[in-house]
Amino acid sequence: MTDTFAKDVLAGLTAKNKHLSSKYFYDDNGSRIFQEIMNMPEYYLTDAEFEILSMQSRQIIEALEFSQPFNIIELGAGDGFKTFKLLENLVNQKIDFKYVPIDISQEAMDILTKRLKERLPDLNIKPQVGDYFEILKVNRESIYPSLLLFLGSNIGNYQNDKAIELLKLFNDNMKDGDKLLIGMDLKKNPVTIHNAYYDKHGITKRFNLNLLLRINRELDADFKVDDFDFYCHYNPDNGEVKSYLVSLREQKVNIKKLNKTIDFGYHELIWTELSKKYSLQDIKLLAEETKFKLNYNFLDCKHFFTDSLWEK
Ligand code: AVJ
Repeated sequence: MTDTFAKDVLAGLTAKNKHLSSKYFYDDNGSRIFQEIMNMPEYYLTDAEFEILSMQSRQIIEALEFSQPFNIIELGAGDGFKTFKLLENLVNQKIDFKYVPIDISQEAMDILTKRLKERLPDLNIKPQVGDYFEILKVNRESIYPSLLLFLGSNIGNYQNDKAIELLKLFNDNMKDGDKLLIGMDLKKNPVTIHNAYYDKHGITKRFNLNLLLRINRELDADFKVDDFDFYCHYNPDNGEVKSYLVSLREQKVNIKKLNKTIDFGYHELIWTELSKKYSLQDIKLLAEETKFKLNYNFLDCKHFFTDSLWEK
């Protein structure tokens, strides 16, 4: 893990336009800051998806048309607890299923498991820490139908070609009739989106700066986080929120483990994240392109977010 991290950091910081991947935000500390983001009222995504999963879980379960038992495999479960309402509904209906949450953060997985065991003692849960695809491969051999959950608009972090690649990979690891419930943030008033990412509390800024602290710790670097600012911008023409770190002065940063000194210009940017927003038409096209049937969109009452149900 540290090796690909080192390689990616080197490639990103020596590129002409510097970049770092948002997938590295989520060390244990970053996962905690992300919890804070999800608790901000401005970050409407969490509330919207929570509403969908609490108010419409019965409809979602019906739309699966699964025979029992079945599997629910959640990719990037975090300790966000957003799936609770869906799971609770299933357990209360005495439906026979196994819940397999997957996440790269051991700490997040431990918290989630502990909470779920307390609140839903009858839940059959088999948490997995690690890489999605190793675990997903096993799904093809399961004799039971599976519902994959890819919630929280995590797909929005991928540029279009990468998103297509990822969804095709999901598809390859699914059996005919398996379903994917994918959370996607919808295009909406740009002001609403702006406020969710360029938050006035500075939590999203801390979330981004944490990546520099991670590089300091894991690659023995000497980033001074006070010498970097955070900026992000939503472009309603293409639905993209792009986030950046901004070097506040001309500076050199030494990364010992990479044997490398990186030069930053005054106001030079490091692109850190893409958070893409979709129209319902964008979603239809993406499903078609990745060989899924789009069965249903479950929207929140404000039409801010959809949990879109796709079938292989
Ligand atoms: C967890 C990837 C969906 O892009 O909205 C929140 C992460 N970044 N605030 C997103 C995030 C800044 C989030 N995802």
